[in-house]
Amino acid sequence: MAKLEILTFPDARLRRSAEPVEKVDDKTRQLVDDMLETMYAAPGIGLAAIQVNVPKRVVVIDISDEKNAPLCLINPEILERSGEEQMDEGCLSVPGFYETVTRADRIRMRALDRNGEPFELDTDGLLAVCIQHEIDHLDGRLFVDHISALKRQRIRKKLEKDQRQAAPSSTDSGRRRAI
Ligand code: QAP
Ligand code: CO
Repeated sequence: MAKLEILTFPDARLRRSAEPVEKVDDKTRQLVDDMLETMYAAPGIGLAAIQVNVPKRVVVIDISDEKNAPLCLINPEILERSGEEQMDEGCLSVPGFYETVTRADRIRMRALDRNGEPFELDTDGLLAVCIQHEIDHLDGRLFVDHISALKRQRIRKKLEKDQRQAAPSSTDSGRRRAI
């Protein structure tokens, strides 16, 4: 198992559309295990492969309090949505920011499990919201696309500033400091 690096908004790589997994094999299962480790360590309740720079349609979710109910969605598709729900959402790729997003309250979805077996799930509330949030990632969308442009811009500016401070410019980085 390995913990993977998570891309941060506004990284352009988060805007790619992810490709379907053609065959669920050991390499796919390794990715799923690494994504679960990364999500639990964060900690988070959902993670899409695109967030760890793998543009494949793979999602892991665990909304349980005990963190013992991992859900793996490969090539997930929403079949039906109904109702409306407002929820405060965050994202491991938008650290430190939470905003209210309106989505369908109830969904029916289909996906492959970690053995490549198809299954369907009918769900509502937090799990339904989380699945919609993660499937958005697979199509290059982020929760900040569902809020006002002004709020999105403010978040982008703050995260860009954080990233500049975390990674000093080339003139500074690698330069040895006097002791
Ligand atoms: C998506 O998000 C989600 O800002 C999963 O500093 C979230 O796991 C769907 C996290 C809420 C529905 C409702 C965010 C961790 C985790 C942060 C996450 C942070 C540390 C977010
Ligand atoms: Co997210």
